Amino acid sequence: MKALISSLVIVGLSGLSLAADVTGTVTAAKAKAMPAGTQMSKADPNCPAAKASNQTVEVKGGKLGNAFVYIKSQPAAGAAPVTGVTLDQKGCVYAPHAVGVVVGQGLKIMNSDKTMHNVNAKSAKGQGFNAGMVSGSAPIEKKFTKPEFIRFKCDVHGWMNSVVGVFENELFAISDKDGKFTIKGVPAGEYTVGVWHEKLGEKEQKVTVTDKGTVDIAL
Ligand SMILES: [Cu+2]
Repeated sequence: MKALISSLVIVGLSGLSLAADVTGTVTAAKAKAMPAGTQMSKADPNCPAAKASNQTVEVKGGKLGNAFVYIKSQPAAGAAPVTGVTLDQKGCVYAPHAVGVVVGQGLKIMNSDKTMHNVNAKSAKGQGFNAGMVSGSAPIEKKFTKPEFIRFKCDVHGWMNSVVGVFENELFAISDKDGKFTIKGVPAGEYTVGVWHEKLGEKEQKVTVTDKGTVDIAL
């Protein structure tokens, strides 16, 4: 896929001598925000009377949100974080739209709505599942064993979709609505940084992380 992500700019490094925070902005100059969709309550009276916001391409002024930025040539994987990550279904949308977990880390999937959702997770590596969740269902906890990006959708509400990134370790971040991201605590060294977006594809860039200075990267 021809990625529209035009540049990844690492604007600053800071931190202790052995590790640094890698921060920057993901841009996609030619990407267009997707229009809002169906009025949700028309499809399901238990959903809000608002148009479903389309978070699949969240871009404003060329700044791209919901992109995963991660260190691809990673240091050895560490232990999975004890604290899990929550993915809620609330107001008939996934909240948040994009989440990341480490291999072995719990992903708690909730349904806070007064309606039924089903979580249909599509995996290229055999980690998919399809679970119906009626209102009041206990949370489902999932753990993944292989790194990949897994797309979630709800078959009841066609506008509901989400993407879950599974990573070797915690050296990843998700860009916010202004395209900004911070990967914390990257050990000094040379790496390949990957930027992955569900519609716009993936790009890579080499980065050298040192304990001081500024690195600019254009993809
Ligand atoms: Cu749903």
